[in-house]
Amino acid sequence: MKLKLIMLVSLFAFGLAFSANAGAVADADGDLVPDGFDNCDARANGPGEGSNQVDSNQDGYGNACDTDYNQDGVTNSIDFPIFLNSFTGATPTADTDNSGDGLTTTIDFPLFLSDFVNIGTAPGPSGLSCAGTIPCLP
Ligand SMILES: [Ca+2]
Ligand SMILES: [Ca+2]
Ligand SMILES: [Ca+2]
Ligand SMILES: [Ca+2]
Repeated sequence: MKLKLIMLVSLFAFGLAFSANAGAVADADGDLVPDGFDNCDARANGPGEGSNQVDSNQDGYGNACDTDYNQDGVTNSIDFPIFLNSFTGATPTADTDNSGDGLTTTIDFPLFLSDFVNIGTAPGPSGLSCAGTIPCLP
């Protein structure tokens, strides 16, 4: 009888450990997209955000962490006029829609700014192995 109880308890403990393990898929930014599939794994851009994996230039870096609008590899003063021209409507581009809501508005500017102040910021990080190639087809 005691042995049966021990077996039952160990089975229960095993089950708990197993289910805890099964739920432990790495998702650093907590946006419900597992890191290995997240095209912007350090910024939330999942189904809960409007930016749900939007990647308008298809380089594998989601718009949420791709403020390099002229594709030269870094975010700097060259990218600012591109943002501005898209914002004013002079030369609209979907690349400046960092929030992924389909428009370039004041919501998108803080994301640009946070990369711009760290001059030389490269797009990413991305969890996709094809990031950096256009089109990035995982
Ligand atoms: Ca993300
Ligand atoms: Ca991109
Ligand atoms: Ca750039
Ligand atoms: Ca936007």
